[in-house]
Order: sequence, then C-alpha cells, then structure tokens
Amino acid sequence: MRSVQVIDSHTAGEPTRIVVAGGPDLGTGSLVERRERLAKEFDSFRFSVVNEPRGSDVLVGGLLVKPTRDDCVAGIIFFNNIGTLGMCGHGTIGVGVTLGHLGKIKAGTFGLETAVGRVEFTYDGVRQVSLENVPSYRYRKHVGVSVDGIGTIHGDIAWGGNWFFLVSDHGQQLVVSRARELTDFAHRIRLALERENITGEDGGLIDHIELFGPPHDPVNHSRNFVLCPGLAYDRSPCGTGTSAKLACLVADGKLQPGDVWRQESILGTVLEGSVRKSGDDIIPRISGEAFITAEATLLFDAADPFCEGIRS
Ligand code: PYC
Repeated sequence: MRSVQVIDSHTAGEPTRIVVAGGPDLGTGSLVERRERLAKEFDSFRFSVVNEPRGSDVLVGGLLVKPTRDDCVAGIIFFNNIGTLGMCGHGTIGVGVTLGHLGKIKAGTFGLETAVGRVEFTYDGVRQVSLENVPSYRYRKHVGVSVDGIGTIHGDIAWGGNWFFLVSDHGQQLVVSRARELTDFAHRIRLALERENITGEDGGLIDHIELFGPPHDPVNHSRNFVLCPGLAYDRSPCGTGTSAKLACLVADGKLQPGDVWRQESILGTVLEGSVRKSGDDIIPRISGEAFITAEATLLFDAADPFCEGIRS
C-alpha cells in the first residue's frame, strides 16, 4: 500500500497539510517547472492528499521539495482543493513550524523557495513565524464590476503572491454565521470579474476575493472575509491577502513602513502585518502562530474506490 507522510497544522484557524515524505519526484527544475509538473502529471496526488476522504475543501497542502537556491532551507509547492497556488502566507507559517517540529530548523531566519519567488521567514523556535513575502503592489484602484443580482461593486486589484480583488463598499455584515451568504456574494463577484475579463497585470486570474469591514475587537484595524479559489473561505486573515491589503494601504498613504496593521479574520483570529521598502518595492511582513494538529501517514489502497479522492 502506498503511503505519504504529512504534518498537519493550523494558522489562525486555517489548516495546512505539509507532505514531508512519499510525494512524487518532480525532478530538479525550477520551482515554476516543478509546480507545472505537479499540476500536469501528478494532479491526482494533489487531489487525493487534500480532498475527501482524507481532507476537505478548506485544507491547503504543501509539498516540500529540494530548493534550487543555496540561500533557502527548502522549496515548497502549495496546492488546494482545485489546483496549485503561487504562494500561501498562512501555509508558510505552517511550513516554518512544521520544519521546527521535525527538528530540521531551530530558532532563526531562513529562506524558502516558492513558485513565485524566494520568501524569508523568522521562526521563534516554538510556534511564532514572521514571513517576508514577495514584493506586493496594487495594480488598479476602484475598479467597477457589474455583479449578477447585486449591481456594481468597486474594488482594488492587488498582488500579494496571488491576485486579489479587495472590496470595502459591499454592505455585508462580516460574521461567520453568514459564511454561506458571504461565500455566495464573493463568488458572484469572482464570476463577474471573469465574465468582464478583469484580470491581474499579467492577465493572471483574480481567484481570491476579499471583503473588508470594521474589526470586532478594537485592538485590530480591520476584519476580512476571504474567498479562496476552490470556494472555501479562509479561516485566517490570509497571509497573501493581508499582503495585498498592506500594498493598497501604502498606495493610499494610509500605512507607512514600520506601522503595524492587525488584520482580523472572519473567526476573529489575527495576523499582524507591516511593510518595508526596498527601492520601489513594498515588502510585506506577516506574523502569526501555527499549531501542529497531526503527524500522520496517509494510506492509498488501490482496492479503495476512493483511493484517489472523491470527485463530485
Ligand atoms: O494565507 O496566503 C494565505 C492563503 C492563501 C489561500 C489560503 N490562505
């Protein structure tokens, strides 16, 4: 029976499953090439690791691979219920704590190679990780889109390692008991963006929708609801989504390098963000904690009708 070793964790409520052994051999190409190979040749592996019956729509997976760069402790290819992901902030916090749990790192600062570039993280030796994300920026401000059953909605398009549409004038109450309504609302926006061919700068699909509102806890600056590409909502404030938000705040002159921004999730959990400038680049720093929830061996029995996961 085939087996795959994983370490599960959650960051601010959002789960991560890191494959530490038993994954496919993707060769020695760049992380972009290996991500493509995972998508093209090993999609059933991705599917069966994160989806039912071993996982759920919410789970974000990561395959640890050898880095190509000497200044990185590991390479990681993130994936979710429907495909691969460029970068994942809460997942990177999970990777740091997982590597610590495995005894592969002690407290310190490390490079991590992702499909969208090198990121750096600092691990406290227990469960706290601060990551310096890829340069993040706002591409377009106040873009109008005509949404079925809702009307015109405006939002900013920003890059934080994934493409986001950030909306504040939505009139929705951001409470977790409304997760279904919020999912439907955000999904309609996503469909409208696709229909109107509104994309990221490189023509990239805007596959994350973020709704912002006032925080419930006054020590925080804002609350969000983030719809992920596979229609699960992020239980955390979303590391790449918070990076996109920081880039918009800087572009609007509302955040200066070094200022702290506390982003609250739909569950009330928090990631802390700040930025530094490197030339013209805005480099977000995102901090949070991850808790290990399982060390497990996934088993793949060829006789199991759902060995490769349940496809609906
Ligand atoms: O934390 O960047 C993130 C993320 C992306 C998708 C789910 N979480």
